[in-house]
Amino acid sequence: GAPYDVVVIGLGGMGGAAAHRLAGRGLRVLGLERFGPAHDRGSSHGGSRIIRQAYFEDPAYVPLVRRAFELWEELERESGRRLLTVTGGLMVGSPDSALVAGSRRSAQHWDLPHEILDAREIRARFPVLTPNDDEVALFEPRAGFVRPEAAVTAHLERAAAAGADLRFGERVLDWHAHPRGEGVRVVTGEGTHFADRAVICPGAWAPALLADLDIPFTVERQVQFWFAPRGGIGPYTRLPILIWEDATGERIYAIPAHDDPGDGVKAAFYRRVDVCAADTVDRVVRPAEVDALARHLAPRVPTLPGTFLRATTCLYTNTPDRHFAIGRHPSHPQVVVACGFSGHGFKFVPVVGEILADLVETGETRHPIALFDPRRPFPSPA
Ligand code: PYC
Repeated sequence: GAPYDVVVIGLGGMGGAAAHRLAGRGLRVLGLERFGPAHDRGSSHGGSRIIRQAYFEDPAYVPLVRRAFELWEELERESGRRLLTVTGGLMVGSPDSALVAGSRRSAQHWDLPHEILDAREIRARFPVLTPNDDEVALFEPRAGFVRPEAAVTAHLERAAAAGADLRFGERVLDWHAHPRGEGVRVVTGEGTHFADRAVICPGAWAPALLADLDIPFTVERQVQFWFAPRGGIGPYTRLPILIWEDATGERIYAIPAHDDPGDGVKAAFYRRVDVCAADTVDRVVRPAEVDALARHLAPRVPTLPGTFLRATTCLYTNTPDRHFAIGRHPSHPQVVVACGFSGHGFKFVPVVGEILADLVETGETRHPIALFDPRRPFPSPA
């Protein structure tokens, strides 16, 4: 037999969580990652990532977020690292915006605690926000942020402690599944590895490593920014995470300053169309990009774009419908894939790890993943 039960390709957020779960269940795991542990070249970095429960995209995500909260708390206990901070979440926009109406739909469907605030109530409770009179907000207490680098590190440490063989700086060039389901061969810059099964979590390298899925992925360059607000950071340390959709459908988000006030407040567009490729993405952030975000923030959160501190680039790997692709590979029963997280995956990292471990072990999972079927019909890229 092969020396490993399972090879995990890609040890970012999703692959790290899968390696942890699989090794914890006693499987012999090989993990392969082209960069170092908890690197900033993919989609699992930037100090903070939003977690929220009244999921505007689709109520089907809610049970998964609930499980993710449990597993983040469990990982905090096991690792002794601070991973999750609950701040509450504010979804601002017109009552019929996709953001507010969708969040409300999920909250009602799952009976989640929430409040609807009118513009006057928003200004009274969060004086740094200046919504238009016709804007409202859904506030939910069970939202906040996760620290991605600490989270990835915790999963990798736990995986290694459970016996996983994790290799960094080793780039996967190609993989081959045996036609009768008997094993997988993975070719890397260092050599060839064999395992009975594979979990492929390629992030923005999905167009190359999972071309045979025939999903028309688009990889996007996104920028995360940090600002020191004018008038001091005080009010921003008590702010919930927020997402704000304007009348054109453009969204921004902000994440309060919790750990070191000197880090400033994180803010960004969610999302900007800037198609790129993972290996050639332009990592330089230009002043015009800072200005574009500052101009969008100024009428809504006037003191936030005080002093620009820094920015970092990040990659989204979108499916056409912006829902994830998680499941058995359609042509290879011994291969499980997790990709196309479309800019909203990180909060789900530990539950995706659990799902992937279930699929590897038994071919099934109790978690609801029908929405993520890699074989669903996809329209052409938006
Ligand atoms: O999933 O909440 C989210 C998010 C905000 C910005 C990017 N993703």
